[in-house]
Amino acid sequence: MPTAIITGITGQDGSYLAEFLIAKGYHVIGMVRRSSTITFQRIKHIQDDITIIQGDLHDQSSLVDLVERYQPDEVYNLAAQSFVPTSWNQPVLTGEVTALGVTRLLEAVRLVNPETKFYQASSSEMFGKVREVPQNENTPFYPRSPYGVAKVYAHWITVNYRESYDLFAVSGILFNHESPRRGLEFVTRKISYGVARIKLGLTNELRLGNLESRRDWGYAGDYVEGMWLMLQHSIPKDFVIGTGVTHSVRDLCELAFNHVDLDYQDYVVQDPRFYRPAEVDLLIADPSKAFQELKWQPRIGFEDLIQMMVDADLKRLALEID
Ligand code: NDP
Ligand code: GDR
Repeated sequence: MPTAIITGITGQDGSYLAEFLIAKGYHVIGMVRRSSTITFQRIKHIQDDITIIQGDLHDQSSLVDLVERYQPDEVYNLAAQSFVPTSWNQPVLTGEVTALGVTRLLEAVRLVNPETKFYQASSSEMFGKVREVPQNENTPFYPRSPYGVAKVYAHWITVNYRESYDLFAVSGILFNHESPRRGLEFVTRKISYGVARIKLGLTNELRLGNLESRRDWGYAGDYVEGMWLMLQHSIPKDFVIGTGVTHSVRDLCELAFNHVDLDYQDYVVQDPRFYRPAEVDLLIADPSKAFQELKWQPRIGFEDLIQMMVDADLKRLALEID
């Protein structure tokens, strides 16, 4: 039975990856940080099938202990301060966790067992003010937020440990991926939840920022398979994972409101509070390398994804009201 450690298991991707690896027969170890309230909402249905261990990307010895104790075959580093706007308010914390935290975990792997395969959750935010369209593995980076800058550091330290120490360390450059488990502050979930609340008569407006920015949105359940495939490849390489299709936030609003027979223009209010100091205007992946070499393909398209999220929020809220 192979063993995998997932940092960030309580997050959106961690929960889907854990389900995926359990189904593949892995012993899954989930690292969680200590908190005064339980954060296991997304993994409570699989809690009996995984081993939960406390640790923190701030704390080197907790990471060394973890790798020493479980001698994993694979480590998936999904933990991060992952919300872009927060990275302007907490730039130092974002650098500590999202950037330096990766070095701490790589050091733990290098010192304890350099045979361990390592996956780093890199991001399309590294492309930022894009240098070419669409973006592939060779597109130069131009990050536009402290989060993006931290992810660029994390990306290069992963590449550097691969080249310096011959580690099987890879970086998956994933474009935005969403699901009904997405955090409420991210725009897809903010919209699906907002639409559901409006439809159920709980509110009558949805305040958003920039409606013109464009993203390549896919389904998180599909993307975790890409992470695993990268670690099964014969050669450690970095891959872009995305759909190759882009939509604006406005398109997203239109689709989500239409799904419940409403017109977004009657409810969406643009609020400067949600504008960013520097925006990423356009992201669109060129995932052809992953298609060819990993045989990876997204299964759920944009329309189905957004409808799935709106339906899930309607169901969840209807149960709460009952
Ligand atoms: P989430 O924000 O849903 O989850 C982040 C996870 O990191 C949570 O489990 C959180 O724990 C944990 N975490 C935060 N700080 C620490 C810390 N100091 N020590 C240990 N754990 C910590 O993110 P996603 O699941 O959406 O994303 C997973 C990874 O992929 C992140 O690195 C993100 O930056 C990256 N990424 C995500 C994309 C996306 O579209 N979703 C696209 C590209 C990259 P807690 O529950 O306690 O807060
Ligand atoms: P992003 O996702 O910054 O791309 O990072 P987010 O959903 O937060 O923003 C996407 C775009 O929507 C615009 N927007 C709003 N965003 C939010 N959150 N709230 C609003 O009210 C709003 N109105 C408009 C934003 O300006 C932006 O252009 C996500 C995270 O998961 C990162 O961790 C990950 O690395 C990248 O995706 C790829």
